[in-house]
This record gives sequence, C-alpha cells and structure tokens, in this order.
Amino acid sequence: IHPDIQGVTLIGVPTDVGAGSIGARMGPSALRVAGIAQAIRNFGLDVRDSGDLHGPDNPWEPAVDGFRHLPEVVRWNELLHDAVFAELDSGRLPIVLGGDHCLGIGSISAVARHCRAAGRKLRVLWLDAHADFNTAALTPTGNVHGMPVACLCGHGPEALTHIGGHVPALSPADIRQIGIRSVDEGEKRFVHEAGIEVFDMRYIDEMGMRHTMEQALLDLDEHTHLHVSLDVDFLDPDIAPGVGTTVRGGPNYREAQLCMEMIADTGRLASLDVVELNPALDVRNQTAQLAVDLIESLFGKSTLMRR
Ligand code: 6HN
Ligand code: MN
Ligand code: MN
Ligand code: MN
Repeated sequence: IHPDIQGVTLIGVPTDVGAGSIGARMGPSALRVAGIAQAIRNFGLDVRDSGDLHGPDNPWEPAVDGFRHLPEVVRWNELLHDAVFAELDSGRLPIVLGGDHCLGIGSISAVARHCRAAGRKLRVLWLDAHADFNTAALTPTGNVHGMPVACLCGHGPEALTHIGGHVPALSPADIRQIGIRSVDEGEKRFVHEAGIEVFDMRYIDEMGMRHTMEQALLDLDEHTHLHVSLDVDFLDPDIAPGVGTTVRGGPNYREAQLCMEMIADTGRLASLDVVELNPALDVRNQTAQLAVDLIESLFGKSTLMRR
C-alpha cells in the first residue's frame, strides 16, 4: 500500500439501488463475516470499521428517463463521497464494502477530489466483466451500476457528475479497465470514442495477466494515488458465483491472485472498492471469502519472503 497511509477504514454501503437484482445490500455483512477486518489487521495495520452508511431503501421501480432509482442513487453516492473524502483527508485508506457498482461514482469522485487538493496523480484500475460506460440513451436496463465510469468522465445527469465538485471527476486517461468481456452495442462505440484503455479478456488470453498488469501499471510514480475498483463479476463465475451479473470466461484463481500481487508490488494502493457481491446468490459465502483472499494479496501477502 501507499507509504503515507496511516490506517484503513471500512465503509459499509448496504444498497443495491443501482443493480438489476436485489441482494448486494448484504455485501458488507458477508465481507465482515468472511473476516475482512482481521485479514487486514494481520498486516499490522490499524483497521477501523466505521459501520454502515444509512441511505434510502430500494424502491424497485422501472426506469424514468433512462434511469432506475436516480434520486436514491444520488443520495447514496453523496453520502459515500463525504465518507470517503473524510477518510482520505485524515490520511487513511478507505475500503468501500458495496453495495452495487453505482457506488463507484461517490467513491472515486471523492478520491479524485482528494488527489486534486493534494497534488497527486490518479490511476484507477477498473476490474470488471463490464465497462460500466452506459448513459441514459445507451443503457438497455436503466440500472445505474452500468453507468459509473461514464458519469465519472462527465457523461450523465448533473446530480451524479458533479458530486466531487469538479466535472469531469476523471479523465479517460486516468482509467485502465481489466477483465472486460460484456459490453453493450452502443456502449462499445462510446468506450472507443472516449479512448479508455481496455484490457479485455481476449487481451489477457493472448498476452497473459503478467503482461496485462505491467501495461496497466505503467508510469506510476511516487506521487500516484492508485485506486482499485473491484467488481467481483471480474472473476470467473466458477470461483465467484455470488454476483447478479456473472459472465463466463473471467480470470481464474491464479490469474486474479497475480493481478492483486502485482498491484501490491507497486506500493501505491491508496483506496479500494469491493462491489457487486450478492450473498443471496452465493454458496456458503465462498465469493466473499475469495474476495477477502484477494484483498490479502492486494495488501501484500505472498507465499515467500520478497523484497
Ligand atoms: N456491473 N451493461 C449492463 C447494463 O445494465 O448496463 C450490465 C451492467 C453491469 C454493471 O456489473 O457493475
Ligand atoms: Mn493522501
Ligand atoms: Mn461493474
Ligand atoms: Mn460488472
């Protein structure tokens, strides 16, 4: 992790207002049950669990003007932005326990604001089966968890794009997407037009995870804040069934571990989102346990002594 980090704070965000199925609201509990706090404490870090944020219920309504539950999505993301910003401001590494991936808007807009104020460069690794680059006009579902990257890049309703106080919160040049294998037709064109660097599964198959991560982590320096947004549907559904939007053909256990280990080796991790875990679809909490396993690697656990 980043050498300036004073400690780690867990922020539970029990909501699925942005998702197409309910259940991700139980994600924070499942990660706690899988031992996330102790796993990080084992590295000698000061870990504080700040509990759960409290936001509106999921009204489970059809889309209005291309968005499902926009007011509720806005409220959760405003709350999360403030919580993440406060932790970064006190020198701590926030871990957002989602919750669905619409929460990337609040979390990463706070990270971007922090980086602007602190004069840091920002690199966002978006680990996901999906590009999450839809807009109201492009979305086939209206679910805002399919739109956070577009919103962060300034394409979306003002109530979401301006949460971090600067529009756009992110430049496409700050983002690397890894593991992508399901992108909607209009969304494909828009990702291409925006110029986001995408390491899709075809790339990973051909070049391997090692080369992929070397590319995704190029040009980090001592001033870089590295944010990881881990959508658990990034992982192959054989090892991670507890997700509402599984897509087959994702990274296997070792590929996922290597991905985390290479991020750990940079020593630049400064914030993390773990999202889309849906315990209602899981089997004996195995997806939460796997996520905790991967987070241990992300924080530097390795099988041998390394230096
Ligand atoms: N996620 N592209 C689809 C949609 O509804 O826009 C799926 C989005 C999935 C979002 O997994 O975070
Ligand atoms: Mn900082
Ligand atoms: Mn996602
Ligand atoms: Mn996804």
